[in-house]
Amino acid sequence: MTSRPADNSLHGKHHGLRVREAEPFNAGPPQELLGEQAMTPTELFFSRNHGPVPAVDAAQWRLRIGGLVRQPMEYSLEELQRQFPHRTVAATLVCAGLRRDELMKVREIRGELPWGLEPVSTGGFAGIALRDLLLAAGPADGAAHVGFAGLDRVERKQRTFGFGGSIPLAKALSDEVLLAFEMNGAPLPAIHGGPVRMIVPGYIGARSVKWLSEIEVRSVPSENYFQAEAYRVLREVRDGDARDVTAGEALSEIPLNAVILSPAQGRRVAAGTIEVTGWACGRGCRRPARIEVSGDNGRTWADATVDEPAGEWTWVRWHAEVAVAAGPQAVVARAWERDGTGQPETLAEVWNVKGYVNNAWHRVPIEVMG
Ligand SMILES: Nc1nc2c(c(=O)[nH]1)N[C@H]1C(S)=C(S)[C@@H](COP(=O)(O)O)O[C@H]1N2
Ligand SMILES: [Mo]
Repeated sequence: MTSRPADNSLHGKHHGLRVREAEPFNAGPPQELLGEQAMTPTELFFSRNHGPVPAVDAAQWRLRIGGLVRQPMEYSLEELQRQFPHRTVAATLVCAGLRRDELMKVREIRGELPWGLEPVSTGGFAGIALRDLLLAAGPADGAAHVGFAGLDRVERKQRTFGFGGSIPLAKALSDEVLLAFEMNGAPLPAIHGGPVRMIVPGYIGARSVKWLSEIEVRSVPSENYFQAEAYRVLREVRDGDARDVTAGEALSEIPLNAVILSPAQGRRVAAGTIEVTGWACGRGCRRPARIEVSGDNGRTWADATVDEPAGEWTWVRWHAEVAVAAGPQAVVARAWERDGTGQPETLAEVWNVKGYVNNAWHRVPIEVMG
């Protein structure tokens, strides 16, 4: 990669990143670089922030764990690292805003970033299991959810508070959920939540709370704005506040999705056989059973070849050869679960007020030259 003078506004990222917003920093890799490797290099890994990146001194940092536990605890980073076994997980983080730009063309979505294909990346994370920490504290009667709070300060509705969210206790007790202090073999960078963040594989990126400061075992989900009021799917605009989705269903696992990375939208290709490449995740980013690709807008389908994924909680990368005839065409991809569940066919079925988790068949218009 070419070297450029250090640019702090890029938070150490590759200069080719697509920056959606400079402050708070919201950026991701361009489509051509996105799926090059099974594991995304840190300088290309997307970043989604709701507020400024907080400066956290690792030596002063403390984690509190409380709520419905028999033994509330407080740990320094050194204590966490010394007292619990270290674990690793490869995980694909998928922002709930992935492919929102397509939904915005169906119907207006106000006040949200027009993310395309870029807010998704796969990292290797190391840390300790949330399970080990929870078992040390001892969940008490009534424990059903585990809430996380971050150290960043976010402003919403004239209030300033930390980003947060929660996951069900059953997920929190699974082996794969980590408090991560390393990413791709290096200390977790500040832009990705250093010194310590949550990694919740298979769930929308928002649950992987960065700059973690507090864990609270609860009987009900977190009351944090980003759990109780945002990251909810509401399919009809309500009277009153047109952007309020509190009445919607809270997001947790990411849905089944197959995404075309090449060819890019509008590309001109010669008639004949073309290669189509992309990535896919099953529900909860488990492995999908099958991926199909069409070169004729969904009339005929070919099975894609799927590469061996880096782990149990990562995307699979796939490729397929399809025939394309001259004229305006669309390449389409869709994935299937083992139980026969597929993706919704149209964007209209998926559209929701804040434009979350678009997993309609991915349709990419191209121009085929005769
Ligand atoms: N504290 C905090 N944690 C956060 C966020 C945030 O703004 N603040 N953004 C969330 C969202 S919406 C996503 S998609 C992921 C993105 O993680 P990344 O920036 O490391 O890619 O972080 C999540 N954790
Ligand atoms: Mo996100």
